Amino acid sequence: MLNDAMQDALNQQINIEFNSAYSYLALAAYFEAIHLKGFAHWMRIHYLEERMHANKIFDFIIDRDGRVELLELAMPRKDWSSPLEAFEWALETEVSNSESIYKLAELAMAKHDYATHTFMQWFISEQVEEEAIVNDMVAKLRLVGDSNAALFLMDQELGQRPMPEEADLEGDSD
Ligand code: OFO
Repeated sequence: MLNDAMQDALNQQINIEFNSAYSYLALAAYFEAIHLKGFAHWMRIHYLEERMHANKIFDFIIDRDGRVELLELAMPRKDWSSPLEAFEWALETEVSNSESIYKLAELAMAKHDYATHTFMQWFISEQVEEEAIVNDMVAKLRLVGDSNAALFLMDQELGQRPMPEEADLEGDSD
């Protein structure tokens, strides 16, 4: 069973994950608008992954006989001044999400909720991976600088990101 504080914090994290998904979808819309379809495709996949994270927590609350409560989504940001600024912003979002995940793990420890603490380990590892990927993109975009030719090549490369398998997008998969 989940205690009330843990349940509220997990419901809050579902909201953070959905807000993150919504932000990546907004980033996809931005890249579509500036005709960088490979970047848009990359963002669309990331949107699906964030949605999967929300569903994973949703299922965990149900498994622990808790009550899922969906909260309001914030209006996402619409525009960025460049692909670099868009990815820098995505990185800030990831870092902030990592902090929320760490707080959840701390709360689970404080409440002696070992099941939630173990569950959060998957998210901690996932955030390490996501921060590294987005950080790498920021570094590449800094190297690209003002070169449209390099940006075009990068767009081609990002367009190759494979769509995850349906099963990998289920909340209860890992
Ligand atoms: Fe949900 O993983 Fe990033 O934010």
